[in-house]
Amino acid sequence: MQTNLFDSTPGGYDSSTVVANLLPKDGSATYIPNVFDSNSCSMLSASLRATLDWQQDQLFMFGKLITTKREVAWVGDAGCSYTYSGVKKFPQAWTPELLRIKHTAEALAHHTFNSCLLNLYHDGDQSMGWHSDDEIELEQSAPIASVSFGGGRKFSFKHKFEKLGASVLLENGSVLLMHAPTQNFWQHSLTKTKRIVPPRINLTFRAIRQEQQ
Ligand SMILES: O=C(O)CCC(=O)C(=O)O
Ligand SMILES: [Mn+2]
Repeated sequence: MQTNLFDSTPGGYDSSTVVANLLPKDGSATYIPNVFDSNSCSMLSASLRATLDWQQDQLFMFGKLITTKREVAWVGDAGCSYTYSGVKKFPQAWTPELLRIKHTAEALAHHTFNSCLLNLYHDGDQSMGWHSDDEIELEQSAPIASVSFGGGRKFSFKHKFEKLGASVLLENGSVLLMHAPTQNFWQHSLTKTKRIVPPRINLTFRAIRQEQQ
């Protein structure tokens, strides 16, 4: 389904190519290509790689602590700590570029965000397995806005209780919005590919409930 959803949003994208809902039921995921033009994507990627403190991701799998080749950075307002795959992360401060991207994501999502998880995939062998963004700290009713810079990669959904699936190619400069209750009913993953793909940065803007100061 393609529709003209956004009349007053930032960016020079063609609203006729927006996919209003990739999912057949139990949530909604809206795909918006070309929100950022290719010059902005290159400039923002370079700046994010240079200015953030990137760490190899660590997660528990089959009872063992695994260090991935994929790198991550967790950014947010003070008090926005976040436990992800059993590891507690404390936020880095927002940079001017990240705030600019956040404001664009907020205008599209009609919601404010106080944190962002960034993933840096160096090649097509680096991926992310099936999961939902349903951590306890997240505001249940808030959307998640996923911004992609770099090589296009296949992003898949599978329903938790029924044999249903969907997928989308997340292209350079695109935004994917996942609205409640998507995370309750669907898992998503970023598939490996044998194709040679350029590095990619993905940013998921999130609204988390802040710790009491
Ligand atoms: O890289 C992507 O597109 C997916 C990232 C993701 O699902 C996450 O950070 O939770
Ligand atoms: Mn996710």
